[in-house]
Amino acid sequence: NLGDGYRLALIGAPIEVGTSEPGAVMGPAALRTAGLGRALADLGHAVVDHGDVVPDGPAGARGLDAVAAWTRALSRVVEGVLDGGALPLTAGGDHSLSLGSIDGVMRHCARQGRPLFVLWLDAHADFNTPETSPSGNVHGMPLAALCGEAGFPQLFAEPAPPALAPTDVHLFGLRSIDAGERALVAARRVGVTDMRTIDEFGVIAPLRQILERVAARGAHLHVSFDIDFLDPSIAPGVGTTVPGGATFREAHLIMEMLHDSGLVRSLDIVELNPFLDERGRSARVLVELAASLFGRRILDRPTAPIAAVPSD
Ligand code: NNH
Ligand code: MN
Ligand code: MN
Ligand code: MN
Repeated sequence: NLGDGYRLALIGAPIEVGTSEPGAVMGPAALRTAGLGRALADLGHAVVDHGDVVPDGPAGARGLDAVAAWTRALSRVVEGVLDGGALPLTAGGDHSLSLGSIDGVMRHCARQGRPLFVLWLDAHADFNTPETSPSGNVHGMPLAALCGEAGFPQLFAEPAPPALAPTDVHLFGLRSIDAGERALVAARRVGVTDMRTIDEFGVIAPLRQILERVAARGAHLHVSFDIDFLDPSIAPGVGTTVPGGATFREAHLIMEMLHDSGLVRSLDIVELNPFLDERGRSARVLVELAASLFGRRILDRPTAPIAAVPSD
């Protein structure tokens, strides 16, 4: 257990080579400006800002080769932070950064013999391969690459850890999926709580089921938070807005439940595009939500237990 005051490592990953919309490179700076580090330190955590990651080699052009250079550098930093007993919070940057952060987590977990579970809060599935992707943008592909799908060049440093099991990934908030990745997500039995499920059951019941499973297995929980999980009306600063997203209250409750679970061991905050934002609103919402995930609360009581849990 990490105890009450965590050791938090803030890692900037100003990556936008995985998207066609410029501006995500400014994400880490905007999150710092909005007070991410301060908000977490005010909760009693020991926060160390590791600055921005520097890619291994040329990473200027868009595409998979540039992403590979970021992936290797970020993986080393994240693994080192975990090996040192701290909790890495990687601030992006587009979602291709999760190739690096999760690769680092996988290496750490493999050495510890600890299972890994990935909770993917996102409007999208990010399970395209270079073959199925309609856009060619790598930020729509990280989960497929991490799960060992064919068609990718070598992105990870050798020797690479065994691929992530698709059944140990859960997509939460899904409401936009391409035809090819829909088939792949179903064939690989990736866990999914889509927006319809959230409308029918709320966020509590599906999330509780996931957390119970993670706790029962003693798994490391990695949370990857794509800002487009949120409704664009509360978080407009993102390149790929999809209507019908999570409300502030839903997202806030999820963060409180994640905190109460005590299971989260690593976190990505991705896809913030400050160039498209309105007066820093989206960065501020993300800081609020991160603070709730790390223990800010209204009163000292957890959410009440509920009876009905849907089964799939
Ligand atoms: N599915 C689309 C693609 O692969 C969009 C991906 N964009 C995202 N993913 N923002 O989270 O191009
Ligand atoms: Mn994403
Ligand atoms: Mn290690
Ligand atoms: Mn998305």
